[in-house]
Amino acid sequence: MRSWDIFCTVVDNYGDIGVCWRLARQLSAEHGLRVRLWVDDLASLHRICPDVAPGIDSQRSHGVEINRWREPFPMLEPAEVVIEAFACNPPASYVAAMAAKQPKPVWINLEYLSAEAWVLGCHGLPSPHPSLPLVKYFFFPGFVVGTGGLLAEQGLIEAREQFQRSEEEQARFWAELRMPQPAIGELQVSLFCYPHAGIGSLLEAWAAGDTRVRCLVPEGTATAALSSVFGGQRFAPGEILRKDWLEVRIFPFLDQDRYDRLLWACDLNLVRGEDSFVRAQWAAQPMLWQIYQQQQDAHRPKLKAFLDLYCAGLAPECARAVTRLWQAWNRGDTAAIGSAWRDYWKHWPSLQAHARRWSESLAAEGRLANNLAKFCENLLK
Ligand code: TRH
Repeated sequence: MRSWDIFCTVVDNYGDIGVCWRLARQLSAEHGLRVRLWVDDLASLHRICPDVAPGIDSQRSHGVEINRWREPFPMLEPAEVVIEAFACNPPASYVAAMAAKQPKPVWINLEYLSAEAWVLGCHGLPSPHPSLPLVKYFFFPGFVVGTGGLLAEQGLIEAREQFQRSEEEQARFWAELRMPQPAIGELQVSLFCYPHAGIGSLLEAWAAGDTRVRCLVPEGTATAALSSVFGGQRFAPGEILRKDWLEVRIFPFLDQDRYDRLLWACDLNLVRGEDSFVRAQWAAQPMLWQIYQQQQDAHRPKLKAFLDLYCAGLAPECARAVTRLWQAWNRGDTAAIGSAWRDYWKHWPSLQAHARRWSESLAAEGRLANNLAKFCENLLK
């Protein structure tokens, strides 16, 4: 049984650990690998996987050995494959032990997801260490053949299909969340985003629209916007807020698997960062992505690259509506969001069909965990 170490630092939010945890679980469950996950913030992991106790330094869950990553790092034998997530720099003593090991471990830097064209040229490239006899390889997730692909568990599409076809499963899910069943003709929306000025404008547009909208918001998200539209300061799980055609319900943060089912159950998913963005694509429903903002607007070309790819199969006026809404949302453009939403809404049936086609086209390509396991196995031979 091959051994893998995955290193993860939590920069902020849940995306870094979200991706690493998903990958670790999959490598263990689907590839039979011995996986150790080293993470510097167990509290964040606990939020997306409540089985993990934030106060215990070493524990097992879902077949993965989970360790708190703290300095000084213990002296231990490095694994055969070492994954450094998002250039997080494994401890120096560990890297020195990697250099001393025979045969040398395969060392991978798992990069952030981007649809930009340059990714194709960089995926899989080696980078020799400046002073040690080690080589690090860059592994890029991506949407097209020639990249590392996207994380997706075996059986994910089948499970989603079954859920979306089954009224009973959906009814059970809403009951689990302690929410009434959706009313006929009511649009179910999940809203996970970073704080920005435009959220209130979208909520107002839904309130003043011509369709009932039930918007489900994880606790602690969009608090300022909820305050501006509904008054109040703190919004606890279970709380219900109403204005004209809009109902907002706050839900407690869910574990990753339940959050997937929420995305499958909703008609429209507003997502952010990296992992929820990918999961919304697997949900095969229309989505609105808020990208993680980077310094010097480095996120702008990333957003455009994805929009170009995603909209390529859409009729021009529909593509324009998607682009307009996504750009307005990402700018937090209070003046533009309402009308951009109304324009987007006119194309709803095409958007639904497109989301399904998009998800199918992604599913036809290779999955990240398989691609990564193969890539490393070839280097180990
Ligand atoms: O939390 P994020 O904003 O993470 C971000 C991005 O990954 C960004 O690229 C990175 O640089 C930054 O962190 C540091 O959004 P993301 O990526 O969608 O991660 C959220 C995780 O939380 C994802 O795994 C889904 C999970 N989640 C749940 O498990 N339950 C929930 O109820 C919700 C709302 C999310």
